[in-house]
Amino acid sequence: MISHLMLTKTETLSQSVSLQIDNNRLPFLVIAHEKVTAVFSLHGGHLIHFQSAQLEPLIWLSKNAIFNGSKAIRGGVPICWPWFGTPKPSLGEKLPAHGFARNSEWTLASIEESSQGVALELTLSSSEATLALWPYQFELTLKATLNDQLTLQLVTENKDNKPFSYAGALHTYLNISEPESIHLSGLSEQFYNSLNNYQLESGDTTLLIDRPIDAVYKKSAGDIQLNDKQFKRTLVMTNTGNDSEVLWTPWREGAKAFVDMPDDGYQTMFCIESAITQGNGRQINIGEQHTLTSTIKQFSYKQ
Ligand code: TA6
Repeated sequence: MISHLMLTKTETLSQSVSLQIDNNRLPFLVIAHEKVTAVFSLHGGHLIHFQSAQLEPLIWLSKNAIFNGSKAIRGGVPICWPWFGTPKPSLGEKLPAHGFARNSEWTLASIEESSQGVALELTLSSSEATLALWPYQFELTLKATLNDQLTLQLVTENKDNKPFSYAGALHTYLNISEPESIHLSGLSEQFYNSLNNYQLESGDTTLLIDRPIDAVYKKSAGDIQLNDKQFKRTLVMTNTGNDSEVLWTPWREGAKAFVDMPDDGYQTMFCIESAITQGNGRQINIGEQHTLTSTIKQFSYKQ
């Protein structure tokens, strides 16, 4: 399923789901269902593989990803939470980029199976370790529905006795055939260009991938489509609960600079992220919840 990750089964959890460990004894949930295969790392609550039957893998994972828990896994769907990118100085100093959820140990809460696929829930709750980084009690639930499409719902619940605000992203690394074969459409016309001092710029609702891109697009009015000519498929992404979509490729020089990405890694990945990035983020009152989602439908036009 993932050629560069050696997993050993330790427990059968349901008909299609097993618990497996790698050389570092880190736990993974492996889903092997007739309609879909998928793998989650419980470190990070991180989806690292997703492939529906008869289709190319949807999610990209770096062949050089580091799985020893020392840093976030490069690829998959990192959960950036409770902040996006560099935290605001008011949150404190020396905090990890993109929050701590992607480097925390998550727990499997439930598995449901049907003939169409598998639904899982993973949870992360506040603890002494998280309170030292972010002073709020919370419960985070990742609801994943895995079948001929991928749906991820990240539910943030305020368990504290004061309101809090959060930001973040489902930082999805899509698997692509090659940049030249990709045509994106459905984007907002305005974006903050992180490669140009976060200036607000205007562009087209379509985009080709032919350079480094790191842009926070205002939330698109509808779905975002990624057409891949070589894979002969169109991905349709629907995001809700977000205020923006972040588009990112490190391109040639960026990939070279990452220890955990092969030099040519940028040729087969592109990130489209359902994100909360604006202002102070999304406020959640005591006892309330907010859900950030991303659904990706896959349409193949192979003969
Ligand atoms: O989402 C885009 C981004 O914030 C980029 O600026 C880029 O550096 C990337 O995420 C990866 O961040 P990471 O901390 O995973 O190396």
